[in-house]
Amino acid sequence: MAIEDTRLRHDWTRQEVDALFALPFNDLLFAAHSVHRANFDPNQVQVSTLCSIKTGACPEDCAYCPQSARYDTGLEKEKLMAIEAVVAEASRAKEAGATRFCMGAAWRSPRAKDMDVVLGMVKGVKALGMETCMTLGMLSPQQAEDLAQAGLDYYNHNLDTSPEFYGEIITTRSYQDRLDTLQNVRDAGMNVCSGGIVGMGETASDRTGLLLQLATMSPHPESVPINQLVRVEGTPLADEAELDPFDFIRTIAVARILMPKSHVRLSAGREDMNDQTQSLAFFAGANSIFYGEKLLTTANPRESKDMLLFSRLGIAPEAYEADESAPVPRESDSSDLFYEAV
Ligand code: SAM
Ligand code: DTB
Ligand code: SF4
Repeated sequence: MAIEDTRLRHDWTRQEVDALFALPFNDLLFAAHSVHRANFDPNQVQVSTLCSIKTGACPEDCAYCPQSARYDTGLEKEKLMAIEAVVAEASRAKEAGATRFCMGAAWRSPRAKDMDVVLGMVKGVKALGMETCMTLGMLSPQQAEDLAQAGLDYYNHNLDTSPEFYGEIITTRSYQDRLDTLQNVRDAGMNVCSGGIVGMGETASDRTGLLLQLATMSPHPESVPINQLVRVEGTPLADEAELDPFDFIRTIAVARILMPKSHVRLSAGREDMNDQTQSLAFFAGANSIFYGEKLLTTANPRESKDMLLFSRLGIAPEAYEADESAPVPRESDSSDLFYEAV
């Protein structure tokens, strides 16, 4: 296999992915950056802001998650937000330079009475001229269809880890449940956002297993969030060992090579990374971030800190042009705003 080969492939083998992970760091980074440069402007990064529209009291048992009702993490649970409050948050995020608004709910899956509200949120945020993303747990084909009809651009549903390690992390829903939801999202015509978490005590072979699952999907997920575990007191993974930053970067680099046209997101965990590690992630092919001082319930770098990092690295936020039904921001709007405070 020529690593520089940037054709889209959906037939990656475990041997090939293991071989990429085993490359000397410099060789892997050079290859990943070459693939990145052949497919994207390497100095543009997509900027998404998260909003927790329903917080805590989740019935699921995901071992990493501060929102599971099974763990005492001291988190205050909150009911589903009102549509107007969510749209106001989105508007604030747009002002600060975000082009995509990602709404997350601590549900196993949405109930019928929740659907009307979330559909209203999609319409309200879209009307601001932003891209919309939601992560609400498992979806039926009908729920996926309804979200697509409302104009939802992306649905996030992570595979989280390899099929082999999955049972150590979650017991209340199966890997196949996750694949089924992703298929429902795809069938409804939405963009798929799916990735995973590293630093949960998985082996190198589990990282291969996760990326292999994602990279053998056809089409690839358009957006691939790579999260570093945020170790939250009270969760079963609170005392997990710190991940070697180079292993995190390797995971980004291999994802970039396997899925050359997808946006790879440097996701949770940036509070535990220094600027140098983040800049290596961008070099390795990450071209999206979560922007705003909160992820769902945990801390993320302050907006001004990210603006400064972008400016020090010569990175510009990726522009987004909304479709004709929504007001179109000028090409330069978001980057002007982004740099204003620097
Ligand atoms: N409840 C829905 C679900 O799980 O499908 C949506 C929200 S859930 C919080 C979305 C994703 O956030 C999870 O799949 C996981 O990948 C990520 N996540 C949650 N807690 C995390 C943590 N402590 N560190 C890193 N990623 C985390
Ligand atoms: C994703 O891959 N990471 C985001 C988003 N998709 C929904 C969530 C990260 C959550 C980190 C822990 C928290 O803040 O609760
Ligand atoms: Fe619930 Fe999602 Fe957290 Fe799992 S990751 S406990 S499903 S909020």
